[in-house]
Formats: sequence, C-alpha cells, structure tokens
Amino acid sequence: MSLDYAGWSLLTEQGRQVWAYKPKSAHLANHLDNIENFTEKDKQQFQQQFKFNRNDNPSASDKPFRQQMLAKNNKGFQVDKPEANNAEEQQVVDALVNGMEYFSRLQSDEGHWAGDYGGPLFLLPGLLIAAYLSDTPFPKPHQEMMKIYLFNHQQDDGGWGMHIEGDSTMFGTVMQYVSLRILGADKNDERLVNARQWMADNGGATGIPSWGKFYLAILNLYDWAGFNSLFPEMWLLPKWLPVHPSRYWCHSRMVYLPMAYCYAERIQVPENDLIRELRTEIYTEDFATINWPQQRNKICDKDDYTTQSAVLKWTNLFSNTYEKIKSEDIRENTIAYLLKYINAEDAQTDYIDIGPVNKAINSMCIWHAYGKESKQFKQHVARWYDYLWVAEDGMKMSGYNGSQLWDVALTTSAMLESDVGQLFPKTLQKSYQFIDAMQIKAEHSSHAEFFRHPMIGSWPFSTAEQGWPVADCTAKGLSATLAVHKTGIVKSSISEARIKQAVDIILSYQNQDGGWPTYELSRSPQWLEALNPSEIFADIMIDYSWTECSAACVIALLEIQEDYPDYKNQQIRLAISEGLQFIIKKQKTDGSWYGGWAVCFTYATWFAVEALVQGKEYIDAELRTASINKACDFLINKQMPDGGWGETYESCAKMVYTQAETSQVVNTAWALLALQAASSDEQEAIQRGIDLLIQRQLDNGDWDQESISGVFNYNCMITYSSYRNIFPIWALNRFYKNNATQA
Ligand code: LAN
Repeated sequence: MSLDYAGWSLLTEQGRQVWAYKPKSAHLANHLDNIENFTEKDKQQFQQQFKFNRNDNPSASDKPFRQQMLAKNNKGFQVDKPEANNAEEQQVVDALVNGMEYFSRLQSDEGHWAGDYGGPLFLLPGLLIAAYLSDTPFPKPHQEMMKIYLFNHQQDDGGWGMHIEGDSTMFGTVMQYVSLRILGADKNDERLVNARQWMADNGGATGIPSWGKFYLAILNLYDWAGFNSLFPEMWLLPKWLPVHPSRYWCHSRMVYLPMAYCYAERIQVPENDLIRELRTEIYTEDFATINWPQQRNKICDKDDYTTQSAVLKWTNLFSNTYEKIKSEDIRENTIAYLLKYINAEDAQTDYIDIGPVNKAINSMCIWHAYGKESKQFKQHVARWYDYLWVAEDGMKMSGYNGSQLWDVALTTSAMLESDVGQLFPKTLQKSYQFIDAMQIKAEHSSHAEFFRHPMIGSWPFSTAEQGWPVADCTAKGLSATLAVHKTGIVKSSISEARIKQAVDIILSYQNQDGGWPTYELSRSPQWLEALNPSEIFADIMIDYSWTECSAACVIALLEIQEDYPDYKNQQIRLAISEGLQFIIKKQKTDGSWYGGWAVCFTYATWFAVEALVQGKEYIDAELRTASINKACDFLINKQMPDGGWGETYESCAKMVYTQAETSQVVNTAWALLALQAASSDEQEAIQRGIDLLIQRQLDNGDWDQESISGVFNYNCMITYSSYRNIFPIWALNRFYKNNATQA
C-alpha cells in the first residue's frame, strides 16, 4: 500500500521549510488554512499511516518527504549512462548515475535538499512548554502528530533517551512524559503508566539535569529554589573578563541569555489542575515536602555525563548567596539588557534564532515582556513551524531550521568529483543558484554591539535568513562554488569580489592554535569549561578548534591558492601550513581523528586525510606521509568482514571507536573517501568497500537509512538524512574518477 501520509506536505520558499496539513495552495504563508477541517476520522488516519517501530530502527527514513518529491518529479532525469569498458566498471557507473538521478529528484525548485533534522528528544518539549505557557496551543493536526512521534520513540523500558538512539534518561523521560500530558494524553494510558514506573525506579524527577529543572520550573512543576542561580548579572560584568558571556560558545551564550531572563523574572505557568496532577506523577515524594535547595545538584546517574566540577560548586555557592542579597536596581538593569539582546537576536535572524533551544525560550521571554497579542510574539509563533518536521515517525522538532546550505554544498562537491556529475546540469544549476542566494551579503546594524563575528561573504549552515555564519560552512560553500565555476556549466553569478570576501571570512576565523572553530573564534581559555553547568554536554563553554572545521577551511584555502594564486598569497600559505600542523597535532596515536560533528572517527579521519593529501607542499613531507599512512592503517584495521565500516553513536560519547553490529554505508563512504584520497595501495580493501556500497543500493538509486550519523557536544545525536545519499555518491564518484579506463 502506498501511503499519502494523511495529507501532510512540505512547502518550501527560498529554503524555508514548513509542513502543511492538506494545504489549499503552495503558498507557505497560508500553511494553516485547512486545519479547522480536522476530524476524528482524520486523526485515525494519522494513527494508521504513521506506524513506526523504533526497535527496527529508531532513525526514520524520511518517507513522507521523499515520497512526495518522487511523485512530483516522477519523470525523473533521463540521462544516458556513460559506457564503460567492462562489466565491473559499468556497475560503478550505473550505481553512480542512479544515485544522482534519484537524489536529483528530491531537490526543491529553489535548489536545496530538505530533510529530517531530528534526533534530540529535548527540543519539542521546550517548544510545547512555550506554547503552553503562552496559551498558544498548536493546531489539532500538529498536536496529534507530535503525540504519535513521542509515543513512537518510547523505549521498551518505558523511558526515553536524550536522543532517539540513546538509552533512557531522566531528562528524556520526564520531558516527553510532561509533553504528552500537555498534549492531552491520558495518565492512565498504559504507556504513561510505564513511563511513571521508569521515573519512580530511577529516583523521580528531582534527579533531572539542570536544563530539565529549568523547564520544570517554568511549568510550575519544580520550585525555582531548587535551581542554582543563573546569576543574570554576569552579563553586566566587564567584557574583558574571561567569564563574560560574550566569550562563550555562541550556542551556550544564546541559550544562557533567555534562560537568565526567565530566571530573573521567575517566569512560571499559573497552577492549574494539570499542573497539580503532574506534581503527583513525576516525583517519588510528596511535592509539598520536597526540600528544594537540596535538589539543586541532584542528578540521576543515567544522565550524568559531565559531572559538576568543584569550581562550579563554589561559583554556585557564590551566585546562590548573591541571589539572596542582590540589589533590585541592578536586577532591573540586567533584565532590560537581556531583553534588548533577545530582541536583537530575534531581529538579526528574522525570529528564527540561532537554534531550536533559544527559539523556544526566546518565545517565552517575548511573550512575558510584550504579551500574546504583541507583534513580536506573533512573529515568534510564525517561526515555530520552521522547526517542525514530519517523517513516518510523526512530527518532531528539528535541531536547526534545516541543514540547507550544508547539504547543497556537499552534494555539489560530491557530484563534481568526476565528470559524471555534469550529466545533471539542472541539478547543479539549481544548487549553484541556491548557494548564490545563501551567501550572506550584509551585516546587521547591531552586530558589533552583540558580539557577532563579521559575516559578509560567509555562508551559514541553513539559510541566509537565519544568518549565523559558520566557518566550515563558508569553506564548503566556497569549495562548491569553485567546483561549479571550473565546469563552466553556469554563468557565474558569484563574483570574484564575493569569493574574496569568503576567503577573508575564512582567514578571520583561524584561531591562535592554527585550527578553525565553528561560529566564532575561541574567546576564552579552556579552563572556562570547569564552569559548564549542563551535566549532559561536554566542551560547550567556548568555541574550540575542531579537526573537521579546520580541514574544511584548509581545503578551501588550498583551492583558492590554485584558482586565485595572487590573492593574499603569503597570508594564505601561512594559514594553510598552520592549519595542517594543527590537524597533525590532533591525530591520535592509533592514527585516527576524533569527529565532533558526526559519527565519528571515520568522519574526522576523512576530513584530515583529505586536507593532508591536498596540502602536500605546505608541510614537512616525512611528517605528512607518516600521518597519512597511520590513518590508512587505522582505517584498514577497522574494515569489517563484509567490506564496510560501521561505528555507533557511542564512539562520540565514549571517545573510543565503537564498532556497529552491521557496517554502515555512511561510515563506509567516509573511509573509502579517505583511503582513495590517500591513494592507498590497499586496492582490494577499497574494491570491497565499493562493492558493499553498490550491493546496499536500492533499486531506485537510494540507500536505506541506517543508524544516526550526526552529533553535537559529544553526547547528543542528530539526524542527517541526506548523508546516506551524498557520501556513497561521493565515494563512488571518486572511485570512478580514479579507476575508469575511459571508454
Ligand atoms: C550544528 C550543525 C552543523 C555543524 C557543522 C557545520 C557540521 C560542524 O562542522 C560545525 C558545528 C555545526 C555548525 C553545528 C553546531 C551545533 C548545532 C548548532 C548543530 C549540531 C545543529 C544543532 C546544534 C545545536 C547546538 C543544537 C541545540 C542544542 C543546544 C545544546 C543549544
């Protein structure tokens, strides 16, 4: 039976992505036009069509979206496959062309690949709490779809993890439980009974980590006295102090900001029947008798990833004491400052905000400051939908407003690895247009006031509208641009001046240690990490240099040296060689590199090897050869008997290579890209990996969705639904380029 997914379709405009229920037109602005006509029968249809078994695979494969696009582009792209010299080569060509053909059909009119960017389970609860606090419930069809999602990801033990693949935690379980109750689920539903049992068996909700304590306090399910002070006055301290929030990693800074506002204002849902009931459901003790200050540092052992340091405990002692004696005048000034900054972030991102967490909490602050009917709050609500995604497991909140630019840039480079990609000029032209449109062309007037890194010429991870520049997204945007320009298949609309702006941005992002960070330079020393209060994430206090980000930037600069040798030649040479030295320093003794943004060692090892191979003239030959050889040995050692490679998400949290039970096409592709870049003489190993990719390809050119492949902050996983297409295509394309004995 082919499902139509009960009338849900994705509407996109310039990369903006919104799921609509039975939309009457393709106009994204009217996506809520039909929600009133939702009936009990429709609801039953949801339940029938969004059946999902997480025990088969917790990662959904984005069926509703893909089915919709395949139907829309049903004619496909009829291309003549290049003829190879022998049957073996023909197999590779066919797989490659089929893979590109299939993927091209998923491209939006404006040139990007939409896709599931879910995974974390603590995002939707935040948004639902914002909706509940402000009495702005989601429409019924959305609510039903969210319930389906939440139930679909409940584990057999009754709990939920921090992300869809992880074991149950208190954070995951309490947040999903409360969300389901807000959405109207019956507390006598067997699934909720099981969830309560899990919470009770694990000590109850007082052991929820600090972010959970925060959300529960907003819901009036937890006393603010049980929460370590967020010391909002920190924002008014001198900016030169290393602890000043302007020096934090931008994601931590932008979450701390609205959290501090909520804390300063002690924002809280008024007590009502549901709240009173919930108080009896999530704790093991009587709510009225809980000694709140004693719960401040309590943490369930299932959740404790980064244990609070002694320094943090002392700091908390100070800030909790300050909270008792603080000056109200200073507090008022602080609140005014926080609100001004929140407004600036909203304005700079057109209310999308930097990510899903501050999206939800900023909404709460703006509701509190200006009310439900205010223009500002309505603008916030309009953007809630940019973060909601429908897959066959229901409706989830995405980890960002999408991965638009990133996916387009990677796809372009993957396709242009050999000439075969040029059989798809339309796909490439649309991609190029999108890349052009997403380059950031102006600075916000308030950018310096609010500590933003310069961004003219940069590329973001998602859309220009979201407007947060990222170092390696700029690098990947630039690499893709240069690759397209080389082909001559488009009239280049990205001018030399804009290319140079992108180069300047990349140069501006290089850290003192020679490496490249994510969004901003490292602005404080590493010891600040001792103040990480999150318990569930690591290395979040400052923006660090990362292997992948550094490699991407080095590669882009190497390409610039080739295409624009006169531009800042000396400076770029130096940047490259320092970057390569940083990468070498990061190599582990076993020859691998740890990957901070995808799973895991295969990912970063590919990036690093690619940079070292291409950077031949910029680093000591012996050092470089030794490093590349060690990396290849590492990869060869990890090849599985079926010819593939496979890591689980645990590689990321444990920082130890953790082999999956079955090989994974995405890991296999990364390993193959690295080995081929290095011109490894292990031809047989490469051939076996390629065979596996071909074998795993489905008849329509797609690959199955296997395990989750993205990560952030070591401990939370995130879905990259396009990776199963982009990287096998890239690895096959490289194989074709290196081996085809052109017919
Ligand atoms: C991302 C997504 C993209 C990713 C790459 C570009 C792949 C990487 O090379 C650099 C880091 C970056 C930009 C990145 C950082 C952390 C993000 C923004 C995310 C993983 C997407 C979601 C995540 C964000 C922190 C999630 C919100 C959760 C909080 C703890 C605030």
